[in-house]
Amino acid sequence: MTALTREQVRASRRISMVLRHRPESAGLRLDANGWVPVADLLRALGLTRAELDVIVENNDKSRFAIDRRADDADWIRASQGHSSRVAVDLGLPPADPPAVLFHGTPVSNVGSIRREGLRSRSRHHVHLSKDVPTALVVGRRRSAEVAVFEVAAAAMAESGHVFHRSDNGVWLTSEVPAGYLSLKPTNP
Ligand code: HQG
Repeated sequence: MTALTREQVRASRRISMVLRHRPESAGLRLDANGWVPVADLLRALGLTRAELDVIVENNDKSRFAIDRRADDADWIRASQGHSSRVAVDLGLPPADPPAVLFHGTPVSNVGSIRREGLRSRSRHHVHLSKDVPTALVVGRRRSAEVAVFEVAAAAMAESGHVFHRSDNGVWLTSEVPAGYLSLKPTNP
């Protein structure tokens, strides 16, 4: 994997925006499972197939999946992260989570999360990371001062909470009640 150029990162963000949040802004409609024909996306965003392939293959979080269908038409979707206003069902099967998962968030959210637990807010799911370094990266998107919560994921699953694992390794669940959360001490 090679790092994307600034321009490729910009294109990747636009693809995320279209495939997760506002397909209609590019004149596209996702199918029930979140897919659009690659040809339609290229036309809508003014990209070549070669440009798209570089972005998909070198994406730091493997955000997009390409489905090469029998009839030779390729389809693309975002592997996770959709807004709740976009009605897609990724069709991910329930998965057994590891004993613990992690969630990185700005320190300013800590009080509210301790009271209310983790909510999915504008997305379909709460997103959880498999390790602390990944959770720190997620939190740093929003703030330099990041707190990491440990989530008692196996205990949640035992009480009936359903988990899914996206194609790019993000753990998803509807909500995390406060009782399953503990704040992890992190090094400054
Ligand atoms: C916070 C990225 C106060 C939550 C990442 C987060 C991820 C609360 C924010 C994916 C709260 C929502 C998702 C509560 C939740 N009180 N704050 N009760 N419950 N929050 O972006 O997890 O780069 O929807 O902590 O890698 O940050 O886009 O979720 O700070 O996988 O591919 O509310 O986005 O992927 O923010 O990130 P988000 P997230 P991409």
